[in-house]
Amino acid sequence: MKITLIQPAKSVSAGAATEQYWQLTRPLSLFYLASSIESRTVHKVEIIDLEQRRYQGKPIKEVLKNNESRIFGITSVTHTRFEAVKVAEYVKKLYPKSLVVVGGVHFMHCAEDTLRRVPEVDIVVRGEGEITIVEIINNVDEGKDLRQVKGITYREDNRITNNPDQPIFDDLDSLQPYTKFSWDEYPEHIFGYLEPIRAISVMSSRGCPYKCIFCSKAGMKYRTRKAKDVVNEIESYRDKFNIEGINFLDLTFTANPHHVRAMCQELIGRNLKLKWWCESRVNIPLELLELMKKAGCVSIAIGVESGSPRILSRIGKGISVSQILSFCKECHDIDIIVQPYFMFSFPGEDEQDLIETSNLIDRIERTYGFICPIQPTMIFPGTELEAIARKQGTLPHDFSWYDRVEYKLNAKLNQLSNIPLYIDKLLPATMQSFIVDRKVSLIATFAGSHSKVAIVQGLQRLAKGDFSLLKFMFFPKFYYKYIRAKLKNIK
Ligand code: B12
Ligand code: SF4
Repeated sequence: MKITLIQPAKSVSAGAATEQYWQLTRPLSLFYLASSIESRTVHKVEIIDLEQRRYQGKPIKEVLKNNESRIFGITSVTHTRFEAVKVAEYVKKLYPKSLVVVGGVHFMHCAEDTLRRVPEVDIVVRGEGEITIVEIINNVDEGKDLRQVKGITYREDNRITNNPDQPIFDDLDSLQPYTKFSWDEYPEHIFGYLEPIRAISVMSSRGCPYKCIFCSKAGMKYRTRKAKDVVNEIESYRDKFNIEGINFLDLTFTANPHHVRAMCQELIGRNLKLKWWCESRVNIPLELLELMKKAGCVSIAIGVESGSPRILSRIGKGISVSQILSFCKECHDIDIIVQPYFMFSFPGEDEQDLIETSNLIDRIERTYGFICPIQPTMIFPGTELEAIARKQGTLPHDFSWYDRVEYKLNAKLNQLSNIPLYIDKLLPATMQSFIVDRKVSLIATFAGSHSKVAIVQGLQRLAKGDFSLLKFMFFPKFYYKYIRAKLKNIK
């Protein structure tokens, strides 16, 4: 039997933000599933990544034709859900007897909604899929019903049935990386660094012990791989693809200091001389940062989210403004570039909170030259924020993730247009002018800064069209507003 695993292309309605921040990495979800299927069953897997250059511009019908698979697996994040549904529709139309199984961070959190609204989907896999997909395949092989398969939601006699959860998979070391791909298919570069170094994505852990209210992966059990295995994998890519950099796609690479130390020691011990990027929290000791630097870390992304202590506490971030500032200072002093990501419009957030955020961004950008991207808060399925939004009525009581709404405000804010924004106390007009204010302020930072990081990043953003001439025409008005807000804040 053959199994086809598909990643849909990103949404056509995704909005400009997609183009700016998008970099194609290989879909590790499907790669891990493929490895698990091939090592645990006798079946063959084909991966169709519709994001990948080879498939671009080809009609889905064309890509899917003459496919003898019995099972089609489709992955999705929230902003590609409609494209994923389209793929499911095509598969069922072409192969009515096939089994359409969907999974991933979007579907797993709205399994019943998916089955109610998308008749082409047969099974939703909740949680990590390596074991569950093998159980489904074995089940199909043996012609049994699906009652014994853990971690799935499916239709049984026209009713939607939730089987018990699949136990969390602890033994990450038993997951073999899937290496059937070429550099030409996934020519990656290091994230967040000044030079476009050839790099590859790797994961050294799964899960995250923190519980931010807006995050789809909040509280997912944290587990690590053996540092030796991870670096073996990295070394094999270095030899094969001549890479000079690594992107660690771990949710929070630094969640466990012991793991970080082991990773750094392994990288230093083998003298691989690779530069790397990761995502971190700000509450890590200087001694660990210095070790990371020594092991090749050149850039770190941090989710700061807000400059208001009240909001940081409300969203479960568990960090303080002083920790954020000292992390930026320490990284600056040892020459690690930080990408501090911010969000606004959280529950209870008002204009005063927004000004505190704006002030913190100014301080970081002007003192350290780190550019701070900021976005309005999006609502994702399965998050605490989704529950709050439903209760407050931000999402209609009968809201479905499959209502085809193009959110108008998102387009104005340059955001993915098919994901609802969380709106509470901040009015859309305030949000809109804030976004423009930030661009003005960024130009001021860029113009007034002598920092190499700010200047290079500024030029990169200029090249990407962040500061188009048209936008410049609107700036005087918003600059005035910005200064007025600052003065108000000083009072
Ligand atoms: C790489 C990445 C990107 C890349 C894009 C990758 C690409 N397609 O080329 C970049 C950097 C561009 C990116 C951007 C964004 N991203 Co991103 N990204 C990731 C990241 C770091 C890794 C994804 C990954 O490989 N995971 C590892 C695999 C193993 O995990 P998995 O996908 O969950 O798969 C497992 C299960 O879900 C299940 N499963 C998955 N699919 C299937 C299918 C079947 C059939 C089955 C049976 C099982 C199954 O089994 C898998 C194996 O166990 C994740 C965080 C993370 N570490 O997961 C965020 C993440 C996917 N991103 C996220 C978000 C929000 C974004 C942005 C929207 C952020 C923003 N505000 O702009 C943008 C979108 C782009 C834009 N602005 O236009 C969210 C998605 C939330 C959601 N519900 O959709 C995540 C989860 C981060 C988070 N903490 O919330 N991202
Ligand atoms: S936002 Fe980051 S730190 Fe917070 S729960 Fe999600 S992955 Fe963990």
